[in-house]
Amino acid sequence: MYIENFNDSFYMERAIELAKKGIGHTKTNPLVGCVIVKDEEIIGEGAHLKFGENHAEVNAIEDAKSRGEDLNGATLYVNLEPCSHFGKTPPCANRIVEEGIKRVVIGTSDPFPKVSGGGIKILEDAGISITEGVCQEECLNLNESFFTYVKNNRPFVVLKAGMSLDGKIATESGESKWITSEFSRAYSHELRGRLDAIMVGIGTVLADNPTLNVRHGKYRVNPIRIVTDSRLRIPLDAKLLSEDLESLAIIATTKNCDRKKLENLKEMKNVEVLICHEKNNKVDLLDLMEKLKDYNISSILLEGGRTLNAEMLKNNLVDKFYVFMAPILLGSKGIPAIGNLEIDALKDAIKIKDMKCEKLFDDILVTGRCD
Ligand code: AOF
Ligand code: ZN
Repeated sequence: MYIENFNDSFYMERAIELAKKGIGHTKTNPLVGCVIVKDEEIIGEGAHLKFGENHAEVNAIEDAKSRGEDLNGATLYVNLEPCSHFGKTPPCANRIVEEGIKRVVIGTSDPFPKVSGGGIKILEDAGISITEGVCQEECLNLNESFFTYVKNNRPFVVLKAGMSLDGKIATESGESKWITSEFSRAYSHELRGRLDAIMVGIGTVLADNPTLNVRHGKYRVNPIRIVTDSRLRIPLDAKLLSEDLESLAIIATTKNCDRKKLENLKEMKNVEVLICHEKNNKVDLLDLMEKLKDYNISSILLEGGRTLNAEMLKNNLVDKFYVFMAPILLGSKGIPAIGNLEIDALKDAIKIKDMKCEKLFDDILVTGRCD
């Protein structure tokens, strides 16, 4: 068993910090940072900054070399097992061996089938000493979307809702601006910037005409916008179809959609229409998740409304939630965050794990995971 060593955790924390430089840019690839240490000094640092580009270890090695450092006998810290496959770049594990590094400290193993222990084996076979599991929980949290994406073979889905204390996202007439505080809204924009895509149902588009871009926060990459719209009721002048937004808008529909609208949408810049299977007169969400694989989407922020939120939950497609609760009550005429889950017995309730709660000025942020 690994007993936490202060120096190892210190350098791994730095690797995690470096990995965060890739937030918003690595798509289906993980966030990875790497630190190379010799004689208790950092001689090289690197991160995987963009999908398709160099991996973190190679950037750290190049960084050390550009300073004229000799890597022989050094220790390399990386939050994810070095890769062993020829993908868009050659295997990092081989490069580490070639450079004469003598010890590798790893945060978590890589579940990607083409790696999955293969990187560690290459290093061990070359006589490199391995320490695994340093800052493991942090490393797992850092790449929770990547791990879910690889394990479940679909995007990691985060349900986000801003609601009253009694779970309502709007009044009966649809008034929803604003239930939560400015601070909570800025926080959710940061979430938008961290995830690859944002998804809403057509009801939300018709009621709110949202832009679904990132207007606040540290990460200003506009996510891909996804709308489920089985009949193509989306107005052609909907804000999210605006050409100025640059990121792609994906409209998921079915073969029973408005054909004229389909033709119009197909002509629009940055708009893609996916014809999905139909289930109960709606877009089959499992089929949509399958089709999204062509777009390198490893994470989705689900911003409802109630019908889509309920359908995603019923299909077991929600992994985590962020609920911002405002100190107001709207009562039973208000619109709920989650529609009909067809749950009649308590034993069938959807169970939430790892529930945490944080005060955000006047609001409360509750996070948790679904099994
Ligand atoms: C590493 N270091 O910095 C990253 C790794 O398509 P490729 O070639 O870029 O490979 C992507 C896979 O490589 C990805 O699914 C994951 O298993 C691993 N990512 N590995 O050694 C890195 N980003
Ligand atoms: Zn690699």
